[in-house]
Amino acid sequence: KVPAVAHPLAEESSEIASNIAYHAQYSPHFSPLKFDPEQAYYATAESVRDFLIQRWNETYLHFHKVDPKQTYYLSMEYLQGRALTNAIGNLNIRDAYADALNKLGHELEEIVEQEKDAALGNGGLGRLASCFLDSMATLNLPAWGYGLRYRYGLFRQRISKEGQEEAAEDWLEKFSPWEVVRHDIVYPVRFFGHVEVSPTGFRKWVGGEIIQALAYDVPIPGYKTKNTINLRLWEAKASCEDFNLFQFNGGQYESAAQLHSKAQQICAVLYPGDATENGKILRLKQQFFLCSASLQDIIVRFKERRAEKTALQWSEFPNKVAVQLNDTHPTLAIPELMRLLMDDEGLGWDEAWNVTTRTIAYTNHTVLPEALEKWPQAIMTKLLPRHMEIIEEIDKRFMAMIHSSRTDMESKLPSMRILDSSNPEKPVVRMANLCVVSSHTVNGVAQLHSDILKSELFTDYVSIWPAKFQNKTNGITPRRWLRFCSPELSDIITKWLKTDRWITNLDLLSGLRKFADNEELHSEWAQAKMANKCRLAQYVLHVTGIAIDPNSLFDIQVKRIHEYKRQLLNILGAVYRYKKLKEMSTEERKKMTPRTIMLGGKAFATYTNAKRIVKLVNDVGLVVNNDPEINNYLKVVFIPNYNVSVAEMLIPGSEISQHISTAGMEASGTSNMKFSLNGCLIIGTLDGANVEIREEIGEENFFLFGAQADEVPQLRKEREAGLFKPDPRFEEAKKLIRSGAFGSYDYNPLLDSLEGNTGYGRGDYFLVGHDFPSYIDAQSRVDEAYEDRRRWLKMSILSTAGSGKFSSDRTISQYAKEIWDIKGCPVP
Ligand code: 26R
Repeated sequence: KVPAVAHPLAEESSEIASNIAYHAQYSPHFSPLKFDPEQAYYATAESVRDFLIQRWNETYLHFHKVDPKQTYYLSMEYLQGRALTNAIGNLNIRDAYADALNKLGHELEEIVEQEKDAALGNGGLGRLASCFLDSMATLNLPAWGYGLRYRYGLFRQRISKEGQEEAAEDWLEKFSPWEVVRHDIVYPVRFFGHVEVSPTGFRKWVGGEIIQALAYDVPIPGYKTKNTINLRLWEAKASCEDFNLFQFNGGQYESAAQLHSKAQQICAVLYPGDATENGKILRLKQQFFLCSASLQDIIVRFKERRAEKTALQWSEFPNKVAVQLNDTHPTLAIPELMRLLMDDEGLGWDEAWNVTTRTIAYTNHTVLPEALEKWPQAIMTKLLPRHMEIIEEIDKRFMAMIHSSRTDMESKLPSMRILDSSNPEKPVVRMANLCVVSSHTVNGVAQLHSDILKSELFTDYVSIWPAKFQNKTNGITPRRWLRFCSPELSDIITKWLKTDRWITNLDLLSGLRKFADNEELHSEWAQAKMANKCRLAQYVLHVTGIAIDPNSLFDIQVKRIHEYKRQLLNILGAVYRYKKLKEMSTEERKKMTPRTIMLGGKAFATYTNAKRIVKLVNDVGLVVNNDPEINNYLKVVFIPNYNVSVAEMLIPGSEISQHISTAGMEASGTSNMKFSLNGCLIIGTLDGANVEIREEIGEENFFLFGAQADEVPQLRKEREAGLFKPDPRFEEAKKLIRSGAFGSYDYNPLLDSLEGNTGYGRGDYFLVGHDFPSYIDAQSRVDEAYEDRRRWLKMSILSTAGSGKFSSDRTISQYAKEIWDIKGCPVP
């Protein structure tokens, strides 16, 4: 029987139930007779979406009416994860939906598990963008996100005997209920072609191929506010005129639809391989596609809002628009804005430059040399001839400025210039330099990182524009990363603080400090942790078949696999622990703290050493977990396909987490913040945001080891000069692996990268050997601390209590005030 259609803003669970049933009946995606968990999920999501769209419209109309200055966040990555729990949590309708689903014979917990992660990102930078959107909405800020709608998200990782295998992640297989296609919002984006000069000297980019950018909107609800902002994702399409019916009827099917296939390539995957020239062109196309479509859209909105008020004044643009570049990937927004202003709107260079530089700001997220983008000028000229002209002009004017007013900096010009022709065979454009020269503000993502930017990467610019450089320490949204992923712990916090206001004012967590020794809190805290550990153990059993003991110490390292993040240090430590356990008597072993070491993360498909590390973790696990003498004291588990929803399971169940990058290499890290917010202690180096976390939660609650950032260059030199004397424990661990104890795979090339004296790799560039002994010592301190239950619980509570600073609400408020100059605009 078909129930009546309930009002979409119903608050009664029975009305919601009938609304869900309505969607199940009339949504054209499934047979109306089926109401399995999967169909129930889609029907529930569509019902929730009704709420979101309503609020989205109200928010948009309100912004339009008030016409405040608005921020546009440009990012090639968003790691949104699942949306259902977050949406009903933010809208405060969770209980009503749980009841409604019960009435329909389903459990909410099971239904939310049906959702596929939206994984349009690769790691920290993408997840940061998603946390930022949540905070912007919650703080009622007039702000939007722009990104690309990749057909396949980042690959799905499978683990086989060979190690990691990649498969396409078909997140849109059965459509996403959270996106709304906007057929009325389409912009042309040009590639290739040439520059035409009119008799009056006007330059115009013409010819080439034109691909259409079509908008898909994803509503982003704020927490307990009406404000619902927008994440606009562009999809690439060819227009119908580009379909050659004549050719098609002549049997030339491929060439008839050539542009259609080119359009599909643009939004196929994130970070397509760029080893070939074709790969490079495709990546640059993606970047330009995002920038051009977004800026056209921003300009249309600016004009619309002006049209209703005053005459169009371009000098007003930066008073209405702030554009934030999430790393250098959307750098082309700079020449594209210049082009649109000059060639389409008729502004002169100076006027356009003034508008552009007052509009754009740039965030740097890495100091790794291989991640600093440099595009060959030849490719730029071919794909974006007019933009290359503009970049050359920016470079020329920058040089002229130095020559005329900063002669003291002339010797620094070669490294400061945007164009780098030091290799005459392959001149390149340095994207970071273009960003620094053209932005009003440049920021790093943790204090240490921002200091390194000023003292190393961008020193010379600092002496020209000292006020341009800022720090904005990253943050995470406490909604997803505590309130929704660990309701048990959240309820305890709310009970002891006697308020749930900490959810939007995370500094209030410091109020837990005074209960850090309270035994009642200890027992509640321990109970919640245990519940989360049991849930995690179930999950591990389900995905790996490995049974882990919830009474063992849960030790987790999850992040992208990279040599600088030093998963190899972790696994060498595990190997060393295994060896020591083997050497002990049964009696001695019984005194040891049982540990379950879990690692997870994806390796970039072409990153050989990273893939070897994944394989090594799995191989060590196979031996250790099946060793009957040892497996009650140590297990090593690789968690496959790490992503946002897996993180939401792992983090609440963790007790110690590893953030052990070589000092100076991790710009910030954000998972460290998630773990510590959830009462998980950190073993870590003085790197990125670890420094600030340790400051906030107290050094006695942080297991510190390793070289400091300012010692690293000297240590590398000593290592190169052959002055490094390895600790015998480090040698032991490597030797055991080389002996074949963990299978017949040849790990010599991987281990050789840790030797200073071989030609292989970079001679332990990441200083695993140097930090190994202090790492092992820190791990012993962890074991010792864990044995003292009360001490451990106190540390855990203090860790949560000290995490207030790491709310992305704090980060975003600082961006709003100190970079964007925007204010809240709450929907009444
Ligand atoms: C285009 C290619 C060269 C490329 C390089 C690097 C693409 C993507 C990246 C990812 C980088 C920029 C990244 O994710 N950085 C991470 O940003 C987080 C958010 O600021 C930091 O917490 C984290 O330390 C940093 O590694």
